[in-house]
Amino acid sequence: KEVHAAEMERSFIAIKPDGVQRGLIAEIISRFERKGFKLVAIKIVIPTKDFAQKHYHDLKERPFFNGLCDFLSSGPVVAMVWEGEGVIKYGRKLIGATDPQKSEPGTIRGDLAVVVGRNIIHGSDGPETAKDEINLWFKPEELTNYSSNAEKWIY
Ligand code: RTP
Repeated sequence: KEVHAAEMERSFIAIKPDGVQRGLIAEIISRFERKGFKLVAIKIVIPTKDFAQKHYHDLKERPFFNGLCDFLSSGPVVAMVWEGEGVIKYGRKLIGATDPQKSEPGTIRGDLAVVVGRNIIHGSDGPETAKDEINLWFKPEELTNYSSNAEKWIY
């Protein structure tokens, strides 16, 4: 089956400062890569607090909003765009429940995190937020379009 990159679903995935500091970058990337998703953009950045507030604008009424934005801007974040069929929903499955105490073993948060305020990774929760988050974190020219030989064996 021929799959054209232009019609492929994309999700914004970020390794938060705790995941970076704990040396879990390769571990997390590896899980998405082995699944068969394709990495189309990646960079490491220390977001400003203002930028963190933009990223989490949906949560601005929540009591933990300020602490959450302080945390996201406290160190380097690995920002990524992953591509593949169903990557938004299945990416959330790989990540696990928001609270690591409720995440199943086998998920990233279930295997690698303990508390909700230090849950090591973010993933877009729907097509609209994916689009908004990709546009917030990346310029169009930072997103690559390429085909890999593996694709014909994945699809
Ligand atoms: P994310 O956006 O980071 O993937 O997380 P999520 O959708 O699973 O969870 P969401 O409800 O959007 O919350 C965003 C992040 O806020 C932090 N949080 N802290 N009670 C708390 O202290 C609390 N609740 C949520 C978590 O870091 C969560 O990932």
